[in-house]
Amino acid sequence: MGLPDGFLWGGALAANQAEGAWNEGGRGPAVSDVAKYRPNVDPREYAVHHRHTLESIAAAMADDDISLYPKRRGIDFYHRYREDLALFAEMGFTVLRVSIAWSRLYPTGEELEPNEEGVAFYLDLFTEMRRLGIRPLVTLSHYDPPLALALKNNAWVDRGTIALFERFSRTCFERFGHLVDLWLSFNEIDGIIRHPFTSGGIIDETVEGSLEQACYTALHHQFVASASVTKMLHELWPASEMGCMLTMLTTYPNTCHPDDVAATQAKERMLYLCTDVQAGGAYPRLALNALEARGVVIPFEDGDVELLRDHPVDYISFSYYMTLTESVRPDAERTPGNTVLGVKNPFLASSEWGWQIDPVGLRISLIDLYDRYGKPLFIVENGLGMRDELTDEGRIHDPYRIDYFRSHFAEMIRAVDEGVDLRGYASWAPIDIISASSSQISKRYGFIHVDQDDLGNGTGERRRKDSFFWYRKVIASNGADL
Ligand code: BGP
Repeated sequence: MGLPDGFLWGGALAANQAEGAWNEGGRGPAVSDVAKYRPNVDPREYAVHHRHTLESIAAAMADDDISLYPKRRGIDFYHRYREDLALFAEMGFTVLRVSIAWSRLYPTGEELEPNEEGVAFYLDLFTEMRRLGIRPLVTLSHYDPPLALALKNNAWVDRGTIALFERFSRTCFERFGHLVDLWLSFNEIDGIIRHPFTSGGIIDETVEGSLEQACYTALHHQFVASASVTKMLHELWPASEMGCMLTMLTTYPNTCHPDDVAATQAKERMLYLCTDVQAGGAYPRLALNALEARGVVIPFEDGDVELLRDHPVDYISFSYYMTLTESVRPDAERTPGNTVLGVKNPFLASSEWGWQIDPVGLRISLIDLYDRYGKPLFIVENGLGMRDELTDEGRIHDPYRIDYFRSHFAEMIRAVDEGVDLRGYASWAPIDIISASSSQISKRYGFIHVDQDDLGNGTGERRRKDSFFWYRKVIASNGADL
């Protein structure tokens, strides 16, 4: 059977990892601007690597050695987006996921009116996308809350941030809603538990008594904000759609020992918590019990339950990179995972960064999600970070990346053939980009190579890799020719 007509093919970017121009065009500092490149950080330490104190932030903001802060530079998408969009169009993209940097529109998050230079940038970006036949899918929050909000009150821990986010979102809907009809509220909203600062702007980990309480307080405020802007979008643009986004981390029990199976069940319950709230409209009772057992209380206020219930998302999106394996046994060998730790699966190969490559896991994830929610799905991130080599002729031969996508597309199509309603696919990332967890560009994802190293040296020249031409053929055949 294969993929339906109208299936959307493309790629995904994030403002904080692509735009650069961190202090241009009226943009204010975001939490991503203090992400320092530290060579040879053990992937298992990335989560710690992303924690900051007031002192470390002050030091980073006083440090003008931009080579150490790759996300301030990105891949200069802010200035080169027309060239990049033309390359995406050459591959035949019908969708491109990008994010809007909150602090480019509201530099501190608290201004009453938006920064018009920021509005103009995104207006031109979306207009150019539409001109090229590329449908924007826009993330409102992708790992870059304004730094000022983090410094002021730990950003999302403070309930007042909801109203500020509503103001920012209303500006986005009013100014871009005629060009953008696919929206996403929070990138990997579950990620706040793994990296509180990057996702939630949380600096003082004791602010709510415990870090876990701070994370779930902030997460609840994000849930409320997401439901509120979903309601707002539907009032302003009834035909537009709001999605939620999950880090899909399908987890296998390390053995058939019942304790391993029970541990995996508990882990998956917390994995689905965010989508249960945003797509199902309520916190599951067992998840609340599990949190209360750990002393975590969700700070409901009047109206929250009804808002979540009455304004679920229209579709569910997710990132998919790997599957995990869970064991209750301490001796289980832990894989050098990225920001998530798991037990090494002996049946799966891993990337240099410890991400276990599992195409069948994508089919399992698609079927699990569709079985659970019955809502349209969208893969908004999937890809393989690898070190690519440039040949003397300036070519990049990346058969490993083609193999990765070919095997994942085959399983994706099998899930659709079983009946999953999948609306589209966006690779992460269609062009080499700054890694969120490691701040490296040498962990290359793109079909397009960028001449830039981890310290920012290089011409920034874009080159088509072998996989560029392969992906173009896949899109032209709507997945029939892999
Ligand atoms: C996801 C993020 C993306 C991107 C991706 C790849 O969690 O939503 O922004 O960063 O991971 O991971 P990394 O960049 O750490 O290699």
